[in-house]
Amino acid sequence: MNELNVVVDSAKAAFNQALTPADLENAKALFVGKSGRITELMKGMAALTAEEKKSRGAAINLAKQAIEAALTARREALADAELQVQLKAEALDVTLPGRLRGSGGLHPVSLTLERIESIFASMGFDVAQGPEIESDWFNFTALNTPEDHPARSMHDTFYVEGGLANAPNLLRTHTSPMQIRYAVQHVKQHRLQLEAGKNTETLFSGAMPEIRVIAPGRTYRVDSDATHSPMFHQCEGLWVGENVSFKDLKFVFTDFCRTFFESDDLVLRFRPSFFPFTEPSAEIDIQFQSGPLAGRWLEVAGSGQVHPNVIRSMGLDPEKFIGFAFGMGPDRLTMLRYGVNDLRLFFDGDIRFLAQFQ
Ligand code: 2NM
Repeated sequence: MNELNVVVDSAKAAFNQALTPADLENAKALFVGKSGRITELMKGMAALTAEEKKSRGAAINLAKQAIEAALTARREALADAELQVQLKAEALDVTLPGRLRGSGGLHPVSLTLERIESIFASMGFDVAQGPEIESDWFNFTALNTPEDHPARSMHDTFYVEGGLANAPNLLRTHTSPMQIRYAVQHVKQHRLQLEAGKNTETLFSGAMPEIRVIAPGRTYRVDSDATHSPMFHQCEGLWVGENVSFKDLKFVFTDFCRTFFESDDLVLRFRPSFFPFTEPSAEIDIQFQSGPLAGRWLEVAGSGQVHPNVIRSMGLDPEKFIGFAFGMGPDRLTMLRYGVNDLRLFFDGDIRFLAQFQ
């Protein structure tokens, strides 16, 4: 093997040993750089004759071209290897399942509350929300509940710190305290308007505008089983005026039930009952005349004519004002509407259950 072939072979070997572009450039300098082997061979031609230079020069050039071709090939191989490493590192498995962001939604009881609110709003009722920690006065005294009523015992009601020494604050046991708050505010505002009317000689039309309000929200009692939860929902309604009667309550509640359950094929029954804050009082039962629940009487609300003492708590004269109130359980209404048989499902937070209502 001649000398030039040895140089070409050793160049190829050196290039193949280079594992990085930098190594390769260093190896290149040994062969085709300014003081590389090829340049030295060129310099070594000085002593040759013109004829010898011609053939020797051509041979060296061929060797140089072979080395440069090997260099280019190795450069491409290294660049390709680098690309493969990068592609492997950045590889995406497009067949993996996506990471889904589940869409949220309203709780079934919230859906019921929204439904109740919009139905009553369409009948001219305000929606009032207020504190869940209440004073003894708003929760019991204002609602004509006697001092020795069992609901006032530590056994039935969650008492909290704060309030009066002999009448501590509590977690409200119903939403009616909010109705007292609303009525007191309504009466106060009306009185201020009357005063303002006198001062500016703008005449107020006379009668106080009727109180028509519902109070939806969370309520609390010491009670826990398949049909009772220590936290549950209530929605109470109140309609007070100078000329409101039981027939208005019947009309409003019948219309509500038919709209809520999307059926005109149901009838109502008012069954005598007792509540401290109403007299007379009645349970409201409904009966579907068709469909899966047909034939059974279902209790859906309590109701009654607001007790004179409660009318007084609102700052109104019971000789002039009369009112009707009702209270229902949105949790139970939700169970009826969707056919849910265990109340606890609403509060377990199991997404498989909740997702069915979206
Ligand atoms: C019920 C049943 C009967 C009621 C009474 C009042 C108020 F504020 F006027 F006194 N609000 N809600 C009431 C009456 C609630 O729930 C079963």
